[in-house]
Amino acid sequence: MRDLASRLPSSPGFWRSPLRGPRFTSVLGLVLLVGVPVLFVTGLLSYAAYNPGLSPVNDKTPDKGILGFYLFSWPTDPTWLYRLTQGVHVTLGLALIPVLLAKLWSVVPRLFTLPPVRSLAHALERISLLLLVGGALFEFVTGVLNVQLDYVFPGSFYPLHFYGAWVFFAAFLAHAALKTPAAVRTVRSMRDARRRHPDAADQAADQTADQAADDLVAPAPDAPTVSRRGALWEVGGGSLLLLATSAGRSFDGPLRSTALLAPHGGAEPGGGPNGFQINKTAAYAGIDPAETGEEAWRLVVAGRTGTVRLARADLLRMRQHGAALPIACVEGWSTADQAWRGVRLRDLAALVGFDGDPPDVFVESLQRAGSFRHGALRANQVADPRSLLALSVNGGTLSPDHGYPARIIVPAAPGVLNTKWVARMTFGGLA
Ligand SMILES: Nc1nc2c(c(=O)[nH]1)N[C@H]1C(S)=C(S)[C@@H](COP(=O)(O)O)O[C@H]1N2
Ligand SMILES: [Mo]
Repeated sequence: MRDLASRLPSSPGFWRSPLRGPRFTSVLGLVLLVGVPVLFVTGLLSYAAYNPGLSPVNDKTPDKGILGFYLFSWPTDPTWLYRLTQGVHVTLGLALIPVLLAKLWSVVPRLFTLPPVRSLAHALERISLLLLVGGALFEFVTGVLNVQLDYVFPGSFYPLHFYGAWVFFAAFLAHAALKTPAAVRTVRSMRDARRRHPDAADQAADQTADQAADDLVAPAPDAPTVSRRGALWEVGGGSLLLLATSAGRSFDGPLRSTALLAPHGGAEPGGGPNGFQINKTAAYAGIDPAETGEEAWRLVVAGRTGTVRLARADLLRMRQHGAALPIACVEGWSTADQAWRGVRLRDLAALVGFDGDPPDVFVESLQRAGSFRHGALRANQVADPRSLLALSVNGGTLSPDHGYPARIIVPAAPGVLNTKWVARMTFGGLA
């Protein structure tokens, strides 16, 4: 019987890696202590940047209740704001995967401890750990699937990732409050030990002495195949590799080709003035070239004083303005500034009776299906002189894949609000 028991994962003797122990776990834990709040904050910023409080069409989480307490008007400056916040969110999230996995590996024996529940307090602690581990895995998996596989969660990624983030972060805060002091003490004592005993053998003895009491330490460890430092370097190396192969997705030119992990399944943008990344092609969005021709296409602008219908030639006769702005997608990729040219959104608002302060606008495209076929922009975004209904880019006519005949471009906003193939704009029509 005893023999069998020691072969089950519920027995401490089952776990034999000499790496496990408070030192390994503490170092990884402290890295996550810094990294996870950055992911949480940049995630909440991304959520706010979608203008979910503005209109039901922007809001994928109508039941958010008080979780939307912090929502604010996303600014239009600096123009690279969303490039930065979302680039950090996605790239850091990917780079932390090895750290998260190593951390979970380091504490996995605790999953099997018997009896599973010793007291009410212990039960509560275990439930919070379930939310912590489940929440962490859920957030990382949904995030990776969304950026790598592109829309495996049509429409539903946002609520899943949003509510999951709150569950994960609440459990994370409780866990951090309980464990950080001990982790800091452990890491300090490692540093002190290195100072006292530069000799590796002494350090090992030291380690055995003060780890013996911890349940993570294997009572009968196998011979080490890698030192703790070596293992931490491997984890860090894995993170750096992920960083190096994904950070390029936030840049143009040769750097983008270093983003080996960024999905390349999309359309090849080709060269020329429109030679930058395409999210969804006109064909994918079901845009029929017949509906975008000079004869067929009209922009309908609605507002206080009624409705105006404009051909592309009418728009080209209006005062043209330029703006150098990037496209920054929620998936973490972004482009450098492109030179857009077209009509100011606030000039279009003026056509339908909003001369002074332009209001919010609801933008609809020719696209008939898909959750990004329409979007709402806030008054501060409409008022910005760099916010355009773009007709050309980098000196060339907008290509069909980049939104011909006309598309929205707004400084600092997430790509999803840069609606392509615009057909109708309703100013002040959001109430
Ligand atoms: N009509 C429409 N506009 C759209 C989309 C869409 O699916 N349909 N995708 C948006 C998203 S998510 C992004 S990131 C940008 C990408 O613009 P690009 O393809 O020109 O790079 O377009 C936005 N405009
Ligand atoms: Mo996007």
